[in-house]
Amino acid sequence: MTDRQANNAMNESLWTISETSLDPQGQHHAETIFTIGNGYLCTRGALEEGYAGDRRATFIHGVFDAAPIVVTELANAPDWLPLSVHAAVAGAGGALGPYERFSQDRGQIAGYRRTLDLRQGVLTRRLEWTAPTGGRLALTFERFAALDQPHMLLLRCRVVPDLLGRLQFRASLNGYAHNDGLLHWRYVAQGLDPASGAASLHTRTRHSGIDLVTAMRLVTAASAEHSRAYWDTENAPTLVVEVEAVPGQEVVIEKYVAVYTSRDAPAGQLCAAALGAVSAVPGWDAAVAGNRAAWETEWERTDVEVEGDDEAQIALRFNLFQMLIAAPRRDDRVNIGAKTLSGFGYRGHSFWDTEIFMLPLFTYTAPHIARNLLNYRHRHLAGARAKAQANGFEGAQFPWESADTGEEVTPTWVPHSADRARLVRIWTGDIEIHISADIAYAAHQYWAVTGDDAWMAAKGAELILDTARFWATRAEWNAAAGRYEYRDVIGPDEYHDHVDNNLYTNRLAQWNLQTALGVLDWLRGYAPERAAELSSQLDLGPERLAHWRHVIDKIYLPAAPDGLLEQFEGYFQRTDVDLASLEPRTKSAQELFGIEGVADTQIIKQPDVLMLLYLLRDQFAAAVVRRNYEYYTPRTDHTYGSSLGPAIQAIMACAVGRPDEAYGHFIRAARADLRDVRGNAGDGIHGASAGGTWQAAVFGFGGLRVTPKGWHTEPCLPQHWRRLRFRFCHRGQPVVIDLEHALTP
Ligand code: IFM
Repeated sequence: MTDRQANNAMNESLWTISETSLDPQGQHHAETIFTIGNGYLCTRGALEEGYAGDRRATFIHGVFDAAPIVVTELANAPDWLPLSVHAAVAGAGGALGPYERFSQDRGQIAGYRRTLDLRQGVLTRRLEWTAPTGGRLALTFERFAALDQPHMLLLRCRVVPDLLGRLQFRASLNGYAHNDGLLHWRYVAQGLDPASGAASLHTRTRHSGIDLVTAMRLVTAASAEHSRAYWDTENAPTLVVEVEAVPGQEVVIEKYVAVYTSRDAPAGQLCAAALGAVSAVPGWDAAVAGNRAAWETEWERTDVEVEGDDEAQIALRFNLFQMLIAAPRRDDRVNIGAKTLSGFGYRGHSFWDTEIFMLPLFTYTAPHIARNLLNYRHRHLAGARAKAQANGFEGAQFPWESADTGEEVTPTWVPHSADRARLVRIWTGDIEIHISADIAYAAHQYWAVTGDDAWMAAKGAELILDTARFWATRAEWNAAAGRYEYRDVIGPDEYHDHVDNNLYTNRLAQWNLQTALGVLDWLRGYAPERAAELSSQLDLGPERLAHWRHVIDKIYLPAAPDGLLEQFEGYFQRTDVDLASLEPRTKSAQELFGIEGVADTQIIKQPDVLMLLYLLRDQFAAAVVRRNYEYYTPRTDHTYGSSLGPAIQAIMACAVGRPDEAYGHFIRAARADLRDVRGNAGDGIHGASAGGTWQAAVFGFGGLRVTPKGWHTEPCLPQHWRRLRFRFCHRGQPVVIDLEHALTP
């Protein structure tokens, strides 16, 4: 091997995730890891032919349907994957024996390898299978969701038989896809299009009435084809192709699939659109080339290169890939769920995870995607206003969990994880109010980084002003103490609920109000008519603005005199537990102490004060950052608390000049799903952790800061990193940051 070949081979390995055996116990985790997608939909890495107990799923942005308890959920779309391979061996006289269905839980498997190529989003599985009755097949399955053609899904199966006889391929579209037993789809129609030979299936969600048509076409080398049939099985139309099997002679079958929903086009046009799309596929190689070119553009913008740490390099790319396949590129009516589009967890609902953890990646590298996500919030101002009004406030109070309508969709009661007969009250939808400021923060950050004044005038200002209206009316005046307060809330640390004056909430509310005043001033100069329009629509008269200033001045910000900030009023009175003394442990502090028990302690689930110091870094002195870092770090349940924590903790460790400590937190975030650190990756990718991993690399180790004066870096690389290279876009200008690190001997 030449040096160049060796280099290429090594570089390839920095772009792939592989497994060399199929672990039935870990199959849900593997399905999540091997999810493919294109920002329109994602498909979990279940096997084409199926496997007992699998959780096969395709989730399409915006395709929600009502569900008990959880209000609404992304409906698992009709399954486009099924492709089963059957082999029949010819006997001595040429008569065919019975067909044996290939399955990984029967016969013998050798040379198994499944690989996700992150560079172009292609999932490949190779293996040799010996049937229980003896025939042998070498199989390769490849699949991808075309990034350049969002409605197109492509699957190819190559088989080299070591037998004489016949191969049969059965390819279906399965309308019985369900969400843990709940079937969201009603059958509408199906059929075979004689002109193209493509089959289609039309279904409709039961409550939301979304129509979906999926179509498929099968392609084989005509010379090898023995016969072709269409099985009109209701709700599972199937195309069947039979091919002669000759030892050593490869057979290739391609399944082209298109998906359209009535969110894309009128219901009456979907069938023609899907059939047209599968007929127009120019061939496997051309489709691969188009997809590859689209991915090249994505990676050109977003890749982060690390030298000196292959694990970090691959993990960073994996997390970026997961963000990129979930990111809506052409639709601003949808958001990214906490578990992206890769699993059933959190039912596709979006949280502050988007604005604070995922959005910065897009704001800095793909502003068009960030804008789509922020537009989603703008479109749902009506829902946020209704929520504020229902609670007796003015302005926009965004829901803690949001789906297709912008209404609050946090379940009120859920079964207890250990004892499903018991119900647990979920309070986040009622009192985790900081999300309104988080959204305003993200809108402002987008503006600061992109300089997109037109968007700020058209949409961002309204988001910031109307959330400010909410904060001003939600603030309670405590006459005895002469201060405004936010009582009965939940801050980022959810181990403590029903607290008063959570510092993160109070300070971000104050920031939201201050920023709103600044934005209104700016708007009066930039677009006076729009300023007048919003002032009248939101009733921003002098009295209201004076009240905002009063709240800003008199909001209570709990703190101790020596720079130590109090997470919420009374936090320091809770029992101070030495978390380190509980090691080694395998459970979260909440599991060890119970829900009420942990709330009586100072143990926190995720950074809360440190989260605030991260977001408003420029407003706190270095000594304050250090003092609070030292206090809160040992009290945080880093390993078993929230997956949102480690990336932020890494950034703050860099802020206090501790890169190697930061690395421990960073790699915990980076591995969250790859190594199933919390044991729940089977429910889907931890989207906030994935987005946070990018932030930890760029804002933590890279030390990138954008201020009104421009951008600069304050790098803080881990000892063993030789180089960190990333790109972003500042006010329309592409920037490449290339940081080298002289290793200490
Ligand atoms: O938004 C988060 C929250 O901060 C912690 N619990 C899980 C939610 C969804 O990821």
